[in-house]
Amino acid sequence: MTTDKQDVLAINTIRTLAMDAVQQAHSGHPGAPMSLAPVAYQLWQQELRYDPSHPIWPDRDRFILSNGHASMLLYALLHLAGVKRVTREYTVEDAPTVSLEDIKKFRQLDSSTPGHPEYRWTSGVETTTGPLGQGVSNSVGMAMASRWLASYYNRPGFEMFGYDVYAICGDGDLMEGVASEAASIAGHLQLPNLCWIYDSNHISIDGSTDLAFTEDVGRRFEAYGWRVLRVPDANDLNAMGEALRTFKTARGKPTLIIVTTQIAYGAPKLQGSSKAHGEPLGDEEIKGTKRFYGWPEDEKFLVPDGVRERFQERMGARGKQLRTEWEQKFAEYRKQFPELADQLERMQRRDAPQGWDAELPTFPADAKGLATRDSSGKVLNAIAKHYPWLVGGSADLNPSTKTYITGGEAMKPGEYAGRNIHFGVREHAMGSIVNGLCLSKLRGYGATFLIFSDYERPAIRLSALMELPAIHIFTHDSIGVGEDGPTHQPVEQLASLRAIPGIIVLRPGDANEVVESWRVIAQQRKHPVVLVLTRQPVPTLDRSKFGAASGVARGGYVLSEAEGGKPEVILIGTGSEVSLCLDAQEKLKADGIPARVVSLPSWELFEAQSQEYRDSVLPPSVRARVAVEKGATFGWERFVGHDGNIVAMRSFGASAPLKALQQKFGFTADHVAQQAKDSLKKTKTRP
Ligand SMILES: Cc1ncc(C[n+]2csc(CCOP(=O)(O)OP(=O)(O)O)c2C)c(N)n1
Ligand SMILES: [Mg+2]
Repeated sequence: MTTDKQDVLAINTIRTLAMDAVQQAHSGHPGAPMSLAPVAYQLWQQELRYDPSHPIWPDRDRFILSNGHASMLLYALLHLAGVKRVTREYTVEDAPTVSLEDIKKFRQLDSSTPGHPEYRWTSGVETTTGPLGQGVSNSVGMAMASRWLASYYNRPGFEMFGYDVYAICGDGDLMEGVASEAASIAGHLQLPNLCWIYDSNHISIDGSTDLAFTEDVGRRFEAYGWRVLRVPDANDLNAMGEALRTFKTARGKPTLIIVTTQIAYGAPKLQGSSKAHGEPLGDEEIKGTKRFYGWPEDEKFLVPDGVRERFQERMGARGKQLRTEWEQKFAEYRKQFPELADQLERMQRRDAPQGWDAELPTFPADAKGLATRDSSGKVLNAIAKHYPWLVGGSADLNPSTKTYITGGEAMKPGEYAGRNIHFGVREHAMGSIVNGLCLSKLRGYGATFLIFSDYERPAIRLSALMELPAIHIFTHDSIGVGEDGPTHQPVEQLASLRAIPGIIVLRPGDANEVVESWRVIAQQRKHPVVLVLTRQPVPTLDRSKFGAASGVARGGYVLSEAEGGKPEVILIGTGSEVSLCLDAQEKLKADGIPARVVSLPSWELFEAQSQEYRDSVLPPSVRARVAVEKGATFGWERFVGHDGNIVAMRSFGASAPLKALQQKFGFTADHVAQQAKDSLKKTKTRP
């Protein structure tokens, strides 16, 4: 493709829209969109297999703007390409996802142009970016998903999946550890369909990258096993086009295209300066830049005739044809492979496959019991048999997390049919890759010890922000890990995960609560779930004696009613502390105090119930309460009230056998019973 006038006009339209929008908003980053406009333009016009009139076509190429601060680049592209809006229930509407009005309302309330690209908020945004490093890491999950989908769904003559994944990123992305983790595993897996385009402008916010980032990025990526290509001038569309073609023809490994750019290209004073970052250029500088581009300097938000048409003629026409062909092929595919076609459609709507629960087990009562990580491993496997697109793994802890799908292959370099992913010791990238799988409509899961959830937390947060049904599995959930000591004993992690809006944290108390937890998980479409499991055995409760485990779906339920049905005190437990509460209930009974035991595996599910239901489980009239959890006390006040007591952790743990730790930190039936009596006394002495 030669640089003809129409191309230059379109590129300058992207640049000037970005400048004008940032100026009007009095905030935002104009510099990166200005320099990256030709790079993104060439990619979209020449290669991207994308139909703007159907932005959720399953086999579309994915485009990610990992340097989310350059959001105006993406919004300008979405606008000029005429990408349509999609409803939350996956209907494509005849309305633009980003109108010119939206661009004029950049960063304003309810516009489709928030400060950083938000998945679900603006159709055409394939993932939320802004926290640097996340977008590129998501792209690895998407590229894995593309290959997995191809190996599961494709049949001879029916290539239903084969999309490529492109991510533009900046210095900031490549400085972040998570991107290194993700690039490392992408290189290991030789992902042939992954292309990162690196905006190498030697600038970040503090100034020159000489201040803090001087390594040879190209050689680093070569060492990861990537192909590294260089485009010495971002404005050279031919060179960019050639690099993209090399990516598409050479394959065999992921590709990094290093593009040398100048931030705020064309701005007379600010070009190449970090001042073009995070603030508007100012009216004078904008005029000067427009003059440089040969643009009418007083025009604002100008889209010259022919620019939108240019996108329609190339990317639009190509995408529409590809998508239409795909749909025709899919109609034939449905005839030949009705079951697969049905699965593909269910998956796209984030519905579970039919019969996913056909082999869900029930566990018989057993005083010795088993660790919830073990029961979870069994349930995961029972579901996996009927849930083909449940795909995931652990960060090098399979024997501990029990998250390997037995009989299933692992994903390997060049072979992507496996459903088990060896993430390696890369928790953060694991979280971001799981998000990438979920963005591709797989049910992705990742697993590690609860203590290391901290290493994964930014990705967990984004799974909630994006409303992805990601499954975050954490075992070794408390001081119950014993001898490994304080470094491996989570304390504040439960509270901090519960603090993330939209996440469902589940800490089941026995094997049958684990089954019911997975029932909740399997049916999620928009909420990530954090599943918290023990390493040590917990008794499997006799459900003929106690409340049904199906109460898990309501977050909390009466597990064991007080003798006589009139509790004087309520014991609330989660996970391994549920059976401890039952023991304490017996002690209290012996002392003539009727106590109710409530199992509360999920605060979030419980709080979503009606006031009436919650009051039936925790009657406001019963003020004597004890909450028992081997985590931080933080937050339990809301359930125990002013007179209640909390048996929980107030310090880090210690290295010792579990029995000694239980004694030291008060997790004994005697101590819980004593705390109950103390609470009861408070209710009687305090009006
Ligand atoms: C994880 C994270 N840390 C910090 C920031 C704040 N931040 C936004 S842009 C930026 C500099 C990015 O530099 P670069 O990627 O080179 O972008 P350029 O200035 O070249 O556009 C920083 C530190 C962020 N968005 N995410
Ligand atoms: Mg930079």
